[in-house]
Amino acid sequence: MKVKLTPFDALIVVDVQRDFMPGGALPVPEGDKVVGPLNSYIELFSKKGLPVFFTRDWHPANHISFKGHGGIWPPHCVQDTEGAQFHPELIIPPDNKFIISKGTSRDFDAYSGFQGTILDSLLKERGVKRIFVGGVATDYCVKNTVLGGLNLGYFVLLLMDAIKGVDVNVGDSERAIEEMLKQGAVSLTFEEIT
Ligand code: VGL
Ligand code: ZN
Repeated sequence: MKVKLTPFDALIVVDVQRDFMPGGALPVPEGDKVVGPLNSYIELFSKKGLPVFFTRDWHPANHISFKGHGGIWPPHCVQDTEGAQFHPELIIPPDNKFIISKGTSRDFDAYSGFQGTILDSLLKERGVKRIFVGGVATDYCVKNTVLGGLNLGYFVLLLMDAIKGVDVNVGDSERAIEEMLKQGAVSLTFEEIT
């Protein structure tokens, strides 16, 4: 599908943090492959003056999602640690960008960038109607951010060339993509933007 960018569009880059990259605490296989494609989207949106939102997992050291604290994950993206930093090659535009921290309280986890954050109000304030979503992990935070956006009434484009999943079970990412498309998200690749 060909898509022309409008002033009501925003880019959402989900959790492109060191701990989710190969060698990190909770690595997404080939997670680093999203960086190049995402940078193309980031540069395009930025050049057009459109807002770019970066979500980040930002957990306290004793977060409930961690093994030993009631959760299933190895400790990851602990606030102010190196593992919580964005991938060093990810382009962070100097202006019209927003950093959205989630999962910041010990007793709550958030797979969606909308959960417990001001993302929805920032988008609404700016009149954003369509969100373009890419990042990691397809089967967790990308999926929940996309479904969250759909539930809040946004038109959601899923950036097929800029997502990677964890696949704890074989096929999780594929099923997540099916679910997002079934719920109304539309798949998009960079070449389809005119
Ligand atoms: C994520 C597992 C735990 C994600 C975050 O960003 O997809 N996955 N915390
Ligand atoms: Zn997490």
